[in-house]
This record gives sequence, C-alpha cells and structure tokens, in this order.
Amino acid sequence: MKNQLENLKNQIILDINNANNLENLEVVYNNHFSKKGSLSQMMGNLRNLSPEERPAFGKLVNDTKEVVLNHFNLKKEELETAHLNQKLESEKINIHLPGDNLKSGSIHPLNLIIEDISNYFVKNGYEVVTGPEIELDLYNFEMMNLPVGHPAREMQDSFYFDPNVLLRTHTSPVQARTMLAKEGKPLKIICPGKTYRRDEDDQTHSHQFMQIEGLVVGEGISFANLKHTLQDMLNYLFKGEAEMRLRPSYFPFTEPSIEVDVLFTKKDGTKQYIEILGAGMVHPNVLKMGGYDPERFTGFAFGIGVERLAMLRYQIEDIRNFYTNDIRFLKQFTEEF
Ligand code: FA5
Repeated sequence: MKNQLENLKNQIILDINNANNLENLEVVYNNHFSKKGSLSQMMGNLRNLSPEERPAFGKLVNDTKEVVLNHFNLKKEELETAHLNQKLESEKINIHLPGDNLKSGSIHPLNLIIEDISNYFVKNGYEVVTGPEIELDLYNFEMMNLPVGHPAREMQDSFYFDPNVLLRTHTSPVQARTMLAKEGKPLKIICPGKTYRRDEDDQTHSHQFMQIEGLVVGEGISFANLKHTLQDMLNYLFKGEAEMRLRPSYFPFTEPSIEVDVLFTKKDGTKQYIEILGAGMVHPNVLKMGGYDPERFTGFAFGIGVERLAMLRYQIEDIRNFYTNDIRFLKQFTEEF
C-alpha cells in the first residue's frame, strides 16, 4: 500500500506539472484533492488495514497530502501570476499615440480690456460691483437727475419693456444703486457691464456695447482727483503713450462735465481723436437722491466706452468686428487657437 501511495504522489505531481493553465489545474484539484478525489480514496483504504497499522499509514497519507498540496499551491500561484501578466499586457495603453487636438478658446478682446482696467482700479482700492442690464427707469434716468420729460433723455434712446423698465442705456444706474446700498458712507467703485441704445450701427457705434462706470464719493474729492485718475489709468493702459484731450461737455448727472478723447493713429499713419469716456463731478441732486449730504460730500464719476478703448489699443477700425464672431478676427488675440 505504501507503494501505491508513492505512485499516487508521483502521479499527482506529474499532473500538477502538466497543467499549463488555471482550468487544467482545477481539473487536477477535483481529481485528487476533492472529497471523492484519489487522496480521499487512499484514506478509505485504511479500512483494509489492521487497527495497529492504521495510525502510521494515516499519518503517511496526510504527510503526502501536505507535500502535494504545497506543490499544487505553488503551481497555482505561478499560473495566476502568468494570467495576470497576460491580462495586463493585453490591456496596455499605448501612450505614444497622438492625443486629440482640442482647440481651446480665448478671452475676448473686450474682456481683456475689462480685466486690465479692473486690475488697475482694484490695485488703487476700488471695489468692483455689478448691476442689472434690465433696469428701472428710476435708476437709469430719474436718480441720475433726468426726470420724466427731461430733454437730455433724447441723448440715450433705449429699448423699453414698459414705460418703467428698459435695457439700461449706460452703467450709471449702478451709481444710484451703490449710493443707496452704502447708506452715506464714502465709496470707491467701478462697474463693468453691457449697455444698450437705439443707436445706428456704424464704425464707432453699436446698439449694444460695454461701459465701465466709476464712482468715488467722499469728503474733499475734487476735479483734480478725477483728472489725475483718468490720466494715470490711460498711462497704465497705453504705457504712457496715449495723448489725452479733455473737452467740456454736458451730462445731467455731473457738474462740471467733460468728455475725454484719445489720439488714435490709424493703420495708414493718419491721426484722429476718438472719444472714450464721459465724466464729471457728481451733481448735488444725484448725491442727495443717493442719501449723501452735498454740503459735506463731493464725488467724481466716469463712464468708459470699452469698445472704443479696445479699438485704440488693438488698432481696430470698425467696432462691429467685436460682435460678428469671426474666428479670424478673434484669433489675433490669442496664440492658443
Ligand atoms: C454716458 O453714457 C455717461 N453715463 C458717462 C458718464 C458717467 C458721464 C459718469 C459722467 C459721469 P456717453 O453717452 O457719452 O455717456 O457714453 C460714454 C462712452 O460710451 C462714450 O464716450 C463712448 O466711448 C461709449 N459709447 C456711447 N455710445 C456708444 C455706442 N453706441 N457704441 C459704442 N460705444 C458707445
């Protein structure tokens, strides 16, 4: 019987060695190690032995089983590793393939100007605020010292939803909103945003355009402060190369009022002044309506035309280019395309 056991051991080892994949190895397990397998049958032979012989042979069978089981486990581990490696190999990603060339967009030239101007003012202690594009007549006109029937309303014809609600014609209503919100405290704000007018579109006019409003209210704010601020901002934007011209003007919400032009050199070398903003000292009526005592507080305000600045800076001769979404035009402002 010992010989029989020895033969079985050799057979099992041979079967294990011959198994070249996990499925074959499982067959080996079922044939030899399962309940009805050859090793269990060998144990069953104990019945044919005398009670004295049984313990020694039982031990021999168990020792043999342990040896072949170790061999089996080693083989199983080896086949599992081979299987995993094969799987990893087949799932390997080829990192050398060229990627998809996704085209990223870029910042619109008008937003580049807004970012730049905002940086300038934030550095100088201004807060950036926003206001609604659909505005009440109250803020757009009345609180800007333009009561119903005021002839200067003609200067800014608008798109109305009803007699009290319109697309804002300028960013100035944010002045009124901010003054009310600040409840009489000194303030320094800018407000970039879209504005709308029933203007005929031409090279320098668009029915939709952007403005950046500025408002400073405090004690002792003077016209000199306004002039310095505008000159300093233009120096920053045009690296000291912009020639600024102030013209007396009229706005119902400022007194005195000015318009600011910058000398623009066209592509053909000829020069032309282009109006970029309106400004002035805040009218006492506007201060009063905003909750400020005009005897104690003064202020200055300005409204910059963003497209006009962009035209100067990027040498663009027609404002309509900003809104036609021609990729060839926009491409000039980025290297990313
Ligand atoms: C105003 O809108 C005043 N709210 C500006 C202001 C603010 C004055 C605070 C005093 C104090 P005006 O209508 O001039 O002013 O417009 C200001 C700037 O917006 C102009 O200088 C111009 O650069 C730009 N602008 C006006 N209309 C158009 C248009 N149709 N298309 C493009 N830009 C325009």
